[in-house]
Parts: sequence; C-alpha cells; structure tokens
Amino acid sequence: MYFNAKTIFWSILIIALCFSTSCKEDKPDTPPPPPKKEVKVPKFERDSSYTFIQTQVNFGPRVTNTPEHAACKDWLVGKFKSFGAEVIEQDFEAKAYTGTVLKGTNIIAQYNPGNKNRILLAAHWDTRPVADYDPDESNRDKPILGADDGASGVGVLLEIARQLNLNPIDLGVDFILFDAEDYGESKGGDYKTWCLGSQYWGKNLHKSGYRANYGILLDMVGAKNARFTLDETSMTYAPAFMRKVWKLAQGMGYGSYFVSEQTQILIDDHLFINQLTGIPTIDIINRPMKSETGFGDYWHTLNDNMDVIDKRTLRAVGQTVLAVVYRENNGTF
Ligand code: AHN
Ligand code: ZN
Repeated sequence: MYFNAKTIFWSILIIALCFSTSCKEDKPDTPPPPPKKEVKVPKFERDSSYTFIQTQVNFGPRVTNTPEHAACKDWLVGKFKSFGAEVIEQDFEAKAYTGTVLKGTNIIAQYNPGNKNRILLAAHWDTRPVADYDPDESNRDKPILGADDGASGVGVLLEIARQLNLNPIDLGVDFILFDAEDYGESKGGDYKTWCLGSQYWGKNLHKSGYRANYGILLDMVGAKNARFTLDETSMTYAPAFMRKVWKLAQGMGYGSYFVSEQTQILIDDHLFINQLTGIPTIDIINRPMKSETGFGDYWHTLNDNMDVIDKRTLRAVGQTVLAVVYRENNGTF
C-alpha cells in the first residue's frame, strides 16, 4: 500500500480537525490572565528627596510629645495620601527610660494592600531629644535637627512613594515610619530603650498575620561619602538578601557607598522587626571608617543639619531601593 497526495491531504485535514475541536473542549471559559507587564525602574529624583528632607527639618526638631513632631506627622500623612497610599496612623504609648510617657505614632502607608506578595520599607521619623555627643557640653541637653538621623531615610522613602504613584506596579509595598526610635539611653543604657515604635509595631502588627517577603530599613542615608556596610544584625537575619542588594548597588555603580565589609552588631529598628516578626530585614546605615561612635561625626550633635546632606548619596540609596522594588515586581530581582 502506498499514500498518494490525496490520502495524505485528507488524513492531515482530519487529524487537524480532531485536534482543534478537542483543544477547544479543554479550554476553560475564562480567558487566561494577561501576561504580567514589566514596569521600567523609574528615575529617582534626588532634588525631590532633598526637598522632602528640608521640609522635615524646617519643622525644627521632631521630638516625640512636641508640637513640631505633631505638625510634621500631619504633613507626612498628607504627603503619603497625596501619593495615593492608604495610610494607617498607629498610635501607641511607651515609657521612655527617663520615665516620660511618650505618645507616639507609627505611620504606615500601604500600596496594593490586598496583594499577598509584598515588601516592607522603613525609616524612623522622630529625632533625638538630646545632642548627647555634641562637642560643646552646653549643647548636650538640646534636641537635634536630625537632617540625616531621621529625615534622610524618610525623604528617600517619600520620593519612592511618589514614583510608585507615577509608575504603578502590582507588588504590595508598605512604608512604615517608626516613631520614638531615638529616645534611647546611650552610654550603657539597655538596648530596649531604643526603637520603641518598632517594638510596639512588632508586637501589635497593623494587620493580624501581616507578612512581607523582606524589609529594608533606611537610617542615616544622606551624608556625603556615606559608607553602607554589612552590619552583623542584618547579616544574621537576612544574609542572602543583603548580599543581593549590595551586589545590585555595586553593579549600578554605587560601589563606593555600598561596601562589602562586615561591621558590628547594630541596635536599630531592623533588629526588632527581625526578632518580633521574622520578616528578614536589612539596614542601610552609614558606618564611616575611623569613627569613635561608629557613626558620622555629626551623629547626635547639633551639626546634624542640612549641611551634612549630599544629593549624590540620596540618589545612590534611592535608585538602589527603587531597583529592588521594581525588579521584585517584574520577577527579575
Ligand atoms: C544605638 O546607638 C544603640 N543605636 C543606633 C540606632 C540609631 C540611633 N539610629 C539612629 N539613631
Ligand atoms: Zn539617632
């Protein structure tokens, strides 16, 4: 037996018809979801983040329990709302090491609150009540402006929120601005006197069962020639994530800021996030070389003002974190 052209033609036609009908029967009624669209990493506007820092500093020191602090809170909440976030003001009371009862507020700004796939970005928005490391002894009971220690992290996060509003993505993103981080007792005080806002949040999550894939804390991210090292706390709880972020920053040309050097254990909000929630969280924080305190020479002094802030540092941090956020959304991180 042999196949002529006619037989082959009819055989193929019949097979093709069978396939097409059976395929149709297998198809579900609902169309498949559209392919996830990639969103390009937006440009981080450093001038915008600088202005957000300046505005905070213009309120004066933002010490918990003061009118300047309350005024700044209203501005921050309004800003996040104007950028399309759903904002929760989590009020709490906590006793400071001085005995003062602090009435604090953690500001939580959410994007895509219904999405289970989410990340957490944090900073502290309060400033230290005392300049206890000021070289001039007569200044040591005065509150600091906290341009870098407080305002810089918040300023970078506000610019990221502004970009999220302009360049929407599906990923869930939560910004948490912690209060009462910097009311702690230095020089021998208990580590739990610090980070009162994050300790409260860790024990009283704004949503029960709240989870995020990971978290990034920004603290003192605006100083000229800042040096962001791999701190032991981050490396204990989130080593793989931390190395990935540093590698990304270095690949983007920010290797002079993001240095792969390990530094000592650090008490900061990320410690309590890690310990209380188990969300792997890293800290991007300036650890200069040859520093007595381990922080910048302006740290906890009256010199922590706008003169400390360098827009190039803001861009290095802001563009790196934006890249993490958008790559996570695109599935390319
Ligand atoms: C301590 O000094 C114990 N931790 C540094 C955390 C901090 C203070 N970040 C900003 N101000
Ligand atoms: Zn501080």
